[in-house]
This record gives sequence, C-alpha cells and structure tokens, in this order.
Amino acid sequence: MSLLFPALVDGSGERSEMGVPPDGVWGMVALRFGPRSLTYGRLAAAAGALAGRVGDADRVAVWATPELETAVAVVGTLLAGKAAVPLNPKSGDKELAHILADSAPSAVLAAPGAELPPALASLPRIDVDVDASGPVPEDRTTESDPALVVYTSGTTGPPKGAVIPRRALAATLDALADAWQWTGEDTLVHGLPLFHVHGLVLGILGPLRRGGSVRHLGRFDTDGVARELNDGATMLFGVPTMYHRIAEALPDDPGLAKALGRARLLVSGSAALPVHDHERIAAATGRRVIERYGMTETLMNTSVRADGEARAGTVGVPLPGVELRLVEEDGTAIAGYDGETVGEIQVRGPNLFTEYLNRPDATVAAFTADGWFRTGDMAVREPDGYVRIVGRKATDLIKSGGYKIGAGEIENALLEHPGVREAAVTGEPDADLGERIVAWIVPADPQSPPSAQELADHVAGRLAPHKRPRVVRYLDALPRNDMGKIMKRALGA
Ligand code: MCA
Ligand code: AMP
Repeated sequence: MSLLFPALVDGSGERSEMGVPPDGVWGMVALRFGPRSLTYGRLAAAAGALAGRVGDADRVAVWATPELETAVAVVGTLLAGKAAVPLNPKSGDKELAHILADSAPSAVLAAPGAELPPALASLPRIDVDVDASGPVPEDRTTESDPALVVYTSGTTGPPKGAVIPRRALAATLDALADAWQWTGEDTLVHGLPLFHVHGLVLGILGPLRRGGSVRHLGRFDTDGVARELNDGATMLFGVPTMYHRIAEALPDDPGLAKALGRARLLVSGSAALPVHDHERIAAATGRRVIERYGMTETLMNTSVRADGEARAGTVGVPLPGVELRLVEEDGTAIAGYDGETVGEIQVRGPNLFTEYLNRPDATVAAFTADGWFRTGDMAVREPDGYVRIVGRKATDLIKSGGYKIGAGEIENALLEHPGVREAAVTGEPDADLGERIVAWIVPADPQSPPSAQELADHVAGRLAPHKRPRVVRYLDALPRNDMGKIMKRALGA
C-alpha cells in the first residue's frame, strides 16, 4: 500500500539509510516535545531501528506517555507493519489487565526509565531509543492490515478494542488535509493524551503524514498554547474543556488573545464546544474555532471546512469519501435537510474501523445489514447540509473532558468496593468538563458510608483517574421500576 508517511522516505524515493541527510525535508523538525525534538531524518532512523526490534507478532503495546518516545514507538510499529495498542499510563489495574488479556501484545514499548506497573511485568519490554539508527523497512502491508487497536468504552462492560486499519488512517488524514488545507507548511500545537484517536492519530500521525511539524506541550496549559502560537505554530487542536479554559483565561491575558489571533486554524473536537465558548473566543481573538466530529471507530466523519463558513454549534459537512445519513428510529433514512428532523447519524466509508477485537457480537451489532455504522449520535441537518449534533442515543455514555466513559463500567467498579451496596452512575452538565460523573450510592452500612474521596480513589485506581466520580450522592435506595430496573431519570429529580 502507499506509505503512511511519505516524508520518511527521502526526496529521491529511497528509503532511509543509516546516514541522515542534513538538509531538505530530512533536516526539518518533525516532532517536538518541550526541549526535545527529532528531525524527519532522525525520526526515520530511530523509528526504522525500532521497527527492526518489534519482532514478528501482530501487536505491540505502547506505554503512551506524552513524550517523544511514544511517537517514535507508534511510527516504528507502523513502519514494521504491525499494530500498536496505545495504553493510558494512568490506567488502573483492572482496566490494564483487561486490555492486556484482550489484545495479547507481544511486547510493550516504553521510554527508557518509565516505570511500568506490575500488570506489565510478564511482557517483554522494549526501550525506545530515539538516538538509534536503522533503515526504514520496505512496506509490505495491505491497506486492510491493522494499524492501531484503540480501547473505547461502551455503555456496559469493559472497553472494547477498535481495530483501525491502515487504510482508515490514510483516508481520514487526507480528507482532513482537504478540508483544512493542511500541508507540510503547518506546525501543530497540542497537549492531548496520546492513547486516543484525537491526540495520536490527528495530533501526531497527521502532521507526520503531511510532512509538517507537531509541538506537544506535555500537558495542556494556556501559557504553552500562547508560547507556541507566538513562535510560528499555525494550528491548535483541543477538546472543548481546553477551549473553555482558554475562553476563561482570555479576559486577563491579552497575550493569549494575540497568539490565538495569529493561528491559521483552531480546531475543537471529541465533544460539543458550547456556543458561549465559541463566541467568547471569537470576540477576544477575531478567530472562529471550527469543529470536526469523529469517533474512535470511524476516525473523522465531518468538519467545518477551512474554506467554509465557521458556524458555531455545528460540526460542518461530511469529509470527502465519507457517506453520512440520518436515520429514524424505525431504520428509514431521513430524506432532505430541514434543520429539524432528528435522526441517528450513520456513516460508511474508508475511514471506518474493521471490528472490535474478539467481539464479533458487538461488531455485528454496530453495523446495519447494508454496512452503515451506527454512531449512536443524534443530529439534524441544516438546509445546506451542515450537521448539528443534538444528543446521544445512550444516556449511559458520558463525555467528560472529551473522554467517553461508560456508566456501567464505573458502576461495576463501585460495586467492588465493600462499602457499596448499590450504585448508579450518571452524567451532569459541567461548565469545564462538559459532563461530570456523578455516583449515586447506597452504602452497605448507612452509619459509616465510604467517603467521596475514597470512592474516587477506588475508581481511579481500578480504571483510570478520568473515570472517577467527581460527585457522590448517598441514598437509602435507588429508584427502581416494577421490573427492578434502576430509573436513572428519577435520580436527581
Ligand atoms: C486526580 N488525579 C488522580 C485522582 N484525582 N489520580 C489518581 N487518583 C485520583 N483520585 C490526577 C489525574 O490523573 C491528573 O494527573 C490530575 O490529577 C488532574 O486530573 P483531572 O482533574 O482528571 O484532569 P483535568 O485537569 O480535569 O483534565 C482536563 C483535560 C483532560 C486536560 C481536558 O480531560 C484531557 O486531557 N482530555 C482529553 C481527552 C481526549 O483526548 N479525548 C479524545 C477521545 P496529572 O496531573 O498527572 O495529569 S475522543 C476521540 O479520540 C474521538 C475520535 C474524537 O472525536 O476526538
Ligand atoms: P470516542 O468514542 O471517545 O471516540 O468519542 C466519540 C464521540 O465523541 C462521538 O460519538 C460524539 O458523541 C462525540 N464527539 C466527537 N466530536 C464531537 C463534536 N465536535 N461535537 C459533538 N460531539 C462530538
């Protein structure tokens, strides 16, 4: 198949050899994480060397800290023709054990010195050496070969591994290049985590496919954004929580407003950016944030185009190659765009995942008989085709800080706490996080209920810190219907 990273092959079409040409694209900085950076030449050499070490198995895990090594690990794995399984380095023991058992990686790639938890002790460890040199191997993959397995929460049960083929990476990144006029001249800044599609595929693999640069902040803060945009970065990617924090900081930070005003493109995604934040940023900077809509299973589906109208509250139009329809409850497609009729978004195209790993049942359920993927997102289409997302089918999926979190997974973790007799989890509106996780608890002993902090720590340690309840409410009993099913809508009433 065509190479995922044309810029890792030098200008004459020759693959990387040990010696690194100092000029041209190869002398250009590809990746920068704080003070550390790699040129295309060095990246080709380091990732080429790593590709030679990952072995013959199908999949390797990547301990996805926000560091240079993570980017080299994923690129090296892809150059080797293998699939990478990015791991959240803050994963708790239960979540990590599930992902390892399910994806069965042959090794874990990590930054030298990174401390790995006991759950990974039985896996061979490969330290990523960013100073190593080796040739970029010949690409023998086909476009349907898996590139990534990314774990994503459902309403119940543990996260499922979405198998993302190489074709989908190429298709989505090239469609975004078209929509955003994204080229090798662009320098992206972001502070997103590297174990999800947003930060890894769009934020790292995107610039590398274009032959441009990315500067990762290590962790998001508004000072870092301002510094990089003032220093030549042209694009910013973030989740709504990050843009909300920018909007909050703008009134007291004229330097930030000036820096954002310089950007070519400010892009938000992973959840809806409230219109109020759109408007505050536009008023202070003169720039409009544009939104794109995607999903782990589909990569990117729609976007406001760089040459289109930036309309707050919409996610723009389908990307090139993506077929999108809205479907009524009974399965009929909605004809015409009236800006009012709500239907479920279904998509088809080369951007889609192939399957949930080891979950043929879930894979079948995710598609219609004629091959459309059911997103579970509800939307309307404006008369000119712009998509406006209005909600979600499942109330048991929570989007907090841009992370998708299944209520069932947290309920199961809470029920494993000895002080909890019954548990229900809901999402509540939150100005910063979009939604915050609320745990409704019936304590085993009403005289000494476990504290909110204890329950948050319990969930953070079992699953991941972003899945911890931010609020705990204690009840004598959960509201249930005649069938015994918990009535979540009655909670909070
Ligand atoms: C707090 N911490 C804890 C606990 N409480 N650790 C252990 N136990 C506890 N009880 C730690 C956290 O690990 C973290 O550590 C720090 O305290 C702050 O945590 P938190 O409050 O959760 O962070 P935040 O400041 O609220 O984070 C906001 C954020 C974050 C930075 C916006 O939510 C974020 O990075 N979101 C991005 C999500 C994303 O990329 N989604 C894409 C998936 P430390 O200080 O060490 O960090 S969606 C996708 O990919 C699709 C395709 C799409 O469309 O994009
Ligand atoms: P994830 O499964 O974590 O990849 O999250 C995918 C979900 O994020 C989608 O199904 C949407 O519900 C949501 N999402 C992503 N981008 C947007 C956006 N721009 N506006 C509203 N929701 C979004």
